[in-house]
Amino acid sequence: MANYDPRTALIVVDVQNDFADPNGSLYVKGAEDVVTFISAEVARARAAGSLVVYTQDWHPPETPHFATGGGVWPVHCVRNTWGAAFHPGLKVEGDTVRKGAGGEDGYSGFTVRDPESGRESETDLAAMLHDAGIERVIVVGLATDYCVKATALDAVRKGFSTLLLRDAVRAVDLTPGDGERAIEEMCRAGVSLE
Ligand code: VGL
Ligand code: ZN
Repeated sequence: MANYDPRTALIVVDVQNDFADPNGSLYVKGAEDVVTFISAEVARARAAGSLVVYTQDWHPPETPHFATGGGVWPVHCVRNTWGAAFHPGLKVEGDTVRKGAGGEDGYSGFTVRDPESGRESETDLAAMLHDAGIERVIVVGLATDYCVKATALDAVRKGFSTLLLRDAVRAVDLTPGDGERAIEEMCRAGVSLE
């Protein structure tokens, strides 16, 4: 079991209806199975005095991130819709960082990227963690091969000791094995696994 303390933050990535509910537009297979697990981790983290931070994919109705705008994804997590809301089984006790609100690709909780210009910009996440004296992050959520991977890789780059909870993530697996390859890539980059 992962250890929590006041210098550790639990980052809960994109546990939103469009990914976690079988009726969601970008449903990640098995996602509903990790929601309960993640909520239990949230409770353990809070009890140990850890910060809990949530990310939320938060797109405008039209964006180059969607197939309708030239991208690859079905329309998902449109701001202020059911699909963008947190799954009702998720225990929410902490601040939320929304990404992609300006039409960017928002894979990482730390940075968003304009799909046309490629320009990257920072979200508030790193500042929130630094302000709270966080040195170590534990990453859980959806999806292993996209937002979880991008968030964990950025966390390592930014100098946080980073742990991925294997039982608390699920993959899109557009190509079978993407989730496993994402985990290998994270490990090579310095992410620890539990
Ligand atoms: C995600 C695809 C598109 C994710 C977000 O949360 O992993 N995947 N937008
Ligand atoms: Zn998205």
